[in-house]
Amino acid sequence: MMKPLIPDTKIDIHQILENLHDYQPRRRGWVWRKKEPVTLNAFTYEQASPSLKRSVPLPSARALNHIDPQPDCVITTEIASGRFEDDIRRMRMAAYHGADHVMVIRTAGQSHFDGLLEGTPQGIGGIPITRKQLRAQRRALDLIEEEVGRPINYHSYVSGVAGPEIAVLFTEEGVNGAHQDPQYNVLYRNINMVRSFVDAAESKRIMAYAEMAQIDGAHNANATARDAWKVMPELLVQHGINSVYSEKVGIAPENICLSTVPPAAAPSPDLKLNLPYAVALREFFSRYKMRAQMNTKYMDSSTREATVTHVINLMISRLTSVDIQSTITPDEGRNVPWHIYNIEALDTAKQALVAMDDLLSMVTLRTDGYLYEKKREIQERAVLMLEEILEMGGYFEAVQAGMFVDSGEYPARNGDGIARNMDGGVSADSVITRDVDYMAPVTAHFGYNNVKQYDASRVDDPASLIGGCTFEKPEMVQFIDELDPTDNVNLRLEETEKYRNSPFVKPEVEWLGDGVITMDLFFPISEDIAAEAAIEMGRQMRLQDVEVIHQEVLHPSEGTRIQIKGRIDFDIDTSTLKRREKTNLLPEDEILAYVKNHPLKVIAGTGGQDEHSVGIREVLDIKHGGIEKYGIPYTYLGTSVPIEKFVDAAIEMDAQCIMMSTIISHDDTHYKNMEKLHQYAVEKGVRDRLILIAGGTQVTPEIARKHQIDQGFGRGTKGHHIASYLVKRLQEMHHDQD
Ligand code: Z97
Repeated sequence: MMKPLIPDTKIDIHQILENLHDYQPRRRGWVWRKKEPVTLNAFTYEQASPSLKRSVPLPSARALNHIDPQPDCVITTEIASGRFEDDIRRMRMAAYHGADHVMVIRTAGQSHFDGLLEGTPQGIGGIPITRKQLRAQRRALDLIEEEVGRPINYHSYVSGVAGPEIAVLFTEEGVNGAHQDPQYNVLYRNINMVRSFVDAAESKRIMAYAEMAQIDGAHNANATARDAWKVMPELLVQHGINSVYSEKVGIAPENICLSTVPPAAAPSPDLKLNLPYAVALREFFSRYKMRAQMNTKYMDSSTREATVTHVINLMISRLTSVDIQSTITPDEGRNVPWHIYNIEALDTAKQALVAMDDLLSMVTLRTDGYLYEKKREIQERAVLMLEEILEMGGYFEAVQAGMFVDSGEYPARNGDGIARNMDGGVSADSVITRDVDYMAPVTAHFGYNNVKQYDASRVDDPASLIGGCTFEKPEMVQFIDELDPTDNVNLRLEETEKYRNSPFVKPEVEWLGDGVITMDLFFPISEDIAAEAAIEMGRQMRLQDVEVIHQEVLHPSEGTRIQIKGRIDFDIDTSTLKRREKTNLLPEDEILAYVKNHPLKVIAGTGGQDEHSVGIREVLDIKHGGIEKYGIPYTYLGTSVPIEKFVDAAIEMDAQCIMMSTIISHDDTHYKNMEKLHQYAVEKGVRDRLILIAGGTQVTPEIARKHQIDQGFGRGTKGHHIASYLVKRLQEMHHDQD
C-alpha cells in the first residue's frame, strides 16, 4: 500500500515505480462528474459539481473567502512532455486546478508503430504509449484522485494498425477513455480502410467491455481543411459514421463522445458560424455526449489570442451544452507543452464556465431567423452528403472518390479532398476471413468466434475455456521492465536526483531541472531585426539555446514584442535564503466583526520632517482597501507631525493606535523618531495601552521592533495587513487583562 499524498509533500516518483510489476489499477471505466447545484459563500451555482477536498482556487477568490466552485462538466488537460515521470507532477498540479480528465497525447504518432513498445522511451513532445508509463501514471492518478477527492479519468488513443492491442493494453491498465475512429486511420494515417474498420470493431468492443468513454476524430478535418468553416456539413457526416458504428459494436451511447470543434474563430465572425453549427450538431446527436475542444488551426503563438478564442468557445459550450471541456489552448499552437499553460488553460475553463453558470436561464437561443436558417442549412447539406455517399455505394467508395476533407462547402467540391484507395494504404490485404473452426478464447471479442463448437456453455464467456484471460485475471499480465539501457526512467531520475527533495532548485518549464526560462521583451524597432536583437540579448544574459517563441508587431517601425526562451545552467541553494516573515492575515469577516464589537480609533500622520504622505493615505483610505474598509476610523494629523503631537492626540481622542509614516533618512532621524515616539508615550504613562506602528517603503518589522515600536510595515503593505495586525494585537491585550 502506498501512503496517501499530503499537500505539503512532493509525490515520490521512486515510490510510484517501486514494485510496479505488482500494481493493479483500482477501477475501470469512465466517471462523469456528479452534477448538482452547489451553494458557496451565499452564491448558488446550478451547473456545478461537488467541491474538491483540496484545490487551488482562482486568484480573485481571495476576495470571496477562497471559494472554488467546480463546473458540472469533466475538464480535460493534455499532458505529454516526453518524460512521463515529470508529467506525473504536472497531473497533480492540474488536478488541483480542476482537471479530471488527463489525456496523454502523442505527437510522436502512435499510428506509425506497428505494435506495442515496452519500457519508457523518451519522446519529443509526445511519447509512444507503453505499459510501464501507463501503469506508473495510473498509479499516481489513483493517489491524486484520492487527494483531491474526485475520480480522474486517464485517456489516450486507440489508433494505428496496433489499435486492438492498444485497446487490450488500456483495458488491462485501467485507462478510462480513448480516441477511436477508423476514419482517422484512413484519412490521416493512410491505413487501409478495410483493415481500419475491422480493427475498429475489435477495439470498440474491447472499449465497450472496459466502459471507456470514446472520443471520435472529426476535429481533425477542422484542423486539416483549408477553409475549416466549409467543412461543417462533412463534420456531421463523420460524427454520424463513427457514432453509429460504435453503438452497433456495443459502446453505450452515454460513452460515445463527439469531438466537436468550432470550425471558425475571430477575426471571422466566430459566433455567426460556430453557434449555428453547435446547435445543428447537438440537435442531430442528442443521444451522445459532446467533447468540446478548440480548433488548433487558429492557434498561433499568442497566448492572449488563444485564450480569448478559448473563452468564446466556452461561451458556446454554455449556450449549447458540453460534457467534456478540453483546454488545449496555447501549447498546441506553439508546441510548448509546459506546466504553466496546462494550468492557465484549466483556470480559463473553470473561470469562464463558472462565470456563465446557468446562462440559459437568462438568455434564449432563437428558433427563428438567422440562427435557425443557418443551422438548418448545415444539417441539410450534411444529409445531402450522406445521401450521395449511399448512392456512390458507401463510405469506402466515397473516400476513394475524395469526398472527405475537400475545401469546398458541400455540395460544392474543389477536388482537393483526401482520396484513399480501397485496396491501398498501410496493411492493405491484411484482413482475412476467419476459418470455419476459428475460435479465440478471449473476453470482449468482436464477430465470429465459434465457441459453441467447443463448449456451448461458454458462448458468453469464451475466456473461461482457458481459466480466464488478462481482463479477469490481471496477474496473467506480463510486465516487461526497461529494455533500453540508455533510454529509461532510472537513468533520467539519476540525472535529476540533485533536484529531488533537496534545497537546490532551478526554474522549470516541463522537466525537473530543465532550467528553462521565458522572457517578454519590447524593442522600439521593426520586426525584421527585433528577433535577432532578442536572441543576442538572451545570449548576453548568458542564456543557452535562446529561441524566439513569439513575436508581434506593435507598429511597423515603432516597435515589436518578442518572447524568448533560454536555459540557465546554474541552480540556487534555497537553504541559504532567508525566509520572509509569513503574515497570517485574519479573514476580512473576522476583522469586521471584531471591530464592530470593539470600536477602536487610530491616530495617523507622517512624522518629523517627512512630507511623503501618499503611502500612509493608501493604507488609511477605503478606496484601495485601507483600514477604513474594516470599520476602523482614523484621525489624520497631516504631514511633518511633531512626535509629541501623535501621543497628545491619542490621549485626547482616546485612541488605541498610532500609525506614524516615515522615510529612511541619512542621519537616522527615523530611528530617533521611532524611539522618541515610544519614549514620549512612556513619559505620558500611556505606552501600555497604545499600539505604536511605523510604516514606510524602507521600514521593516525588524527595524521597527529594534527601535521600541510594536510593529513595522514596509513596501507592499495593504490596509488588510494593518487591520489584521491591530485586531490580533488588541485580542492579545484584552486577553492579558482578563
Ligand atoms: C485531441 N488535441 O484532443 P496517433 N485517433 C484520433 C485522433 O484524433 C488522434 C489520434 C488518434 C487533440 C489531440 C489530435 N488527435 C491530438 C481520433 C489525434 C492520435 O498518435 O496518430 O496514432 O493518434 O483530440
